Amino acid sequence: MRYELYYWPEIQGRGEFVRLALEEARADYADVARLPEGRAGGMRALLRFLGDPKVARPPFAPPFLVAGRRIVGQTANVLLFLGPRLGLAPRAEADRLWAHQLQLTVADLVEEIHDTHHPIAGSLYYEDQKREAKRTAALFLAERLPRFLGYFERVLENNPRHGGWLVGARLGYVDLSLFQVVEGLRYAFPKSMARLEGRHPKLVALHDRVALRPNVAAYLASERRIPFNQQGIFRHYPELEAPARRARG
Ligand SMILES: N[C@@H](CCC(=O)N[C@@H](CS)C(=O)NCC(=O)O)C(=O)O
Repeated sequence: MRYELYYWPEIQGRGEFVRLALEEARADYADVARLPEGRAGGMRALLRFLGDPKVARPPFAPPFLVAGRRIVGQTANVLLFLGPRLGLAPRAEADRLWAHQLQLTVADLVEEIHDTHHPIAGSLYYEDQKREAKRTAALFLAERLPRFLGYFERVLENNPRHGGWLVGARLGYVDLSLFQVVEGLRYAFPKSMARLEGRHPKLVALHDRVALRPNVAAYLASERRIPFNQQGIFRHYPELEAPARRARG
C-alpha cells in the first residue's frame, strides 16, 4: 500500500506524529505537499483536497492520510488506522483503546503547547498576543506540563510488561509521538525541561530508545526531517520561559 500524507510542507507540526510512524515502519509514502508543484503534488494538491466539494468525507484540517479510496483525518485517528497496518499497535482491543486514549492525551498536550504562543487565536500574530502568551506559558510550565509529564511517567511505571514502552512489550505509535513531544519541548522550553527531566527518568529513557531506533535515526538525519522553526507547534521564544512576575495583592 502506498500512503499519501497531506500536511503543510514547511513545519513538523502535527504531521510529524504521522511521519514518525511511517518512517519507523519504512512504509511507502509520499509527503504530498512537499513534492514539486503539479497535479499530484505540492500545496495546490493539498488545498484542492480540502476544498473539493466532491469529497464526501472531507478532512477539516491537515494532517490527513489518503490510502487507496480512504481519506482519514485527525492525527490520532490517522494513527489508529495506521497502527495495525504498520505493526505499531497492540493486538488486543483493550490495548488498542488504551493506546488511542494515550494518543488523544498527547493531542490535548499538543493543543496546550500550541496555546502557549497563540492563546487568543491562531489567526493573530504571536506579537499581537504576547502578553497573554506570557501568562499562558507561565501557567502551562508551572502547572500543566508537570501534570502531563507526571501522567506519562506513571503510565510507563505502571505498564506491567516493564519494557520501557507505554503499551505492552513492544514499541508502538504512541511511543513515537511521546518521543516527538520530548524533542519539541526541549526545543521550545529548554530551561523548564532541564529542570523537569530528572523527575521523569522513564520518559527520558523512552525518548532515548526511540532516538536510537535505526529507522528513526536515519529519518532524523535525513532532509525529510524538517528542522524545528518558529512557524510550528513547538516554538522557542525565550521570553516565554522568563520567571513569572509575582502577582500583587
Ligand atoms: N485535532 C486535529 C487538529 C488539526 C489542526 O489543527 N491542524 C492545523 C495544523 S497542525 C491546521 O492546519 N489547522 C487549520 C484549521 O484549523 O483551520 C488533529 O489532531 O489533527
